[in-house]
Amino acid sequence: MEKVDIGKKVLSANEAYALKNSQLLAQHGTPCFNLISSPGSGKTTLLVRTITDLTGTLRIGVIEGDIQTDIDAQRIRAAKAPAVQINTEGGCHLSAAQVSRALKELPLDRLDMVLIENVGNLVCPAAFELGEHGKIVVLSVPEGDDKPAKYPGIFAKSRVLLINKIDLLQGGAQVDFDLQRAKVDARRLNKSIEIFPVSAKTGEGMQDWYAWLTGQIRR
Ligand SMILES: Nc1nc2c(ncn2[C@@H]2O[C@H](COP(=O)(O)OP(=O)(O)OP(=O)(O)O)[C@@H](O)[C@H]2O)c(=O)[nH]1
Ligand SMILES: [Mg+2]
Repeated sequence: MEKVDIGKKVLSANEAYALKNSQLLAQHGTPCFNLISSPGSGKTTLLVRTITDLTGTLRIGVIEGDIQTDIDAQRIRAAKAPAVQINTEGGCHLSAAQVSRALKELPLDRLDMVLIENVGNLVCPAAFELGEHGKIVVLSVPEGDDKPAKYPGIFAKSRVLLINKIDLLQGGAQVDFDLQRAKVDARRLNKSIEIFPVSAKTGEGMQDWYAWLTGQIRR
């Protein structure tokens, strides 16, 4: 009996949509980045602060991926940026087909950039291309400095590593996190990864991240 490789077929269909997405984004000259992290690392908080601080500099549209609710899309809209919410209803990652539908709802002609917040998970989203120009992995200090070593796939594939919640490293060391260890492990997996230690709460380190992000427009 002939064997059907279902895993390969699903990936191929996803890749076809990813190609369509990248072509649409290229037509509009709109770079797109895919934020991936564990739940609660601060993706939405980072997006809200970035959108607010770059008002008048960078017009950002957001695609929000969550299993349930439109809480994150509402937070983005409160920051006065357009947001489309996708609910995966249990799915552990966004698919390129879902992103394709969401891109049609964004005013691409009036945007400089699209940022996608993937479903909170360090594993599944790494395996599905969405047609983005790059992946951005967010690791927050309370998760521990061993995460690049333990979840290498996403760190190996990402253009940028945002190490968030660095405010928790100060004032009495509530959290043990060796910044150097996390950086060395990430760079061992990915020589060209850009690393920005930041606090979306206090704003520390955010200027370097903004410089990188706005630099993507001029390319
Ligand atoms: N101390 C501190 N807390 C932060 C920082 N950034 C985010 N938080 C807090 O972390 C919690 C989770 O933040 P979110 O932005 O919702 O995280 P998320 O990654 O979008 O979460 P999911 O969408 O559920 O995966 C909230 O209580 C934030 O206030 C930071 O830089 N420092
Ligand atoms: Mg979120």
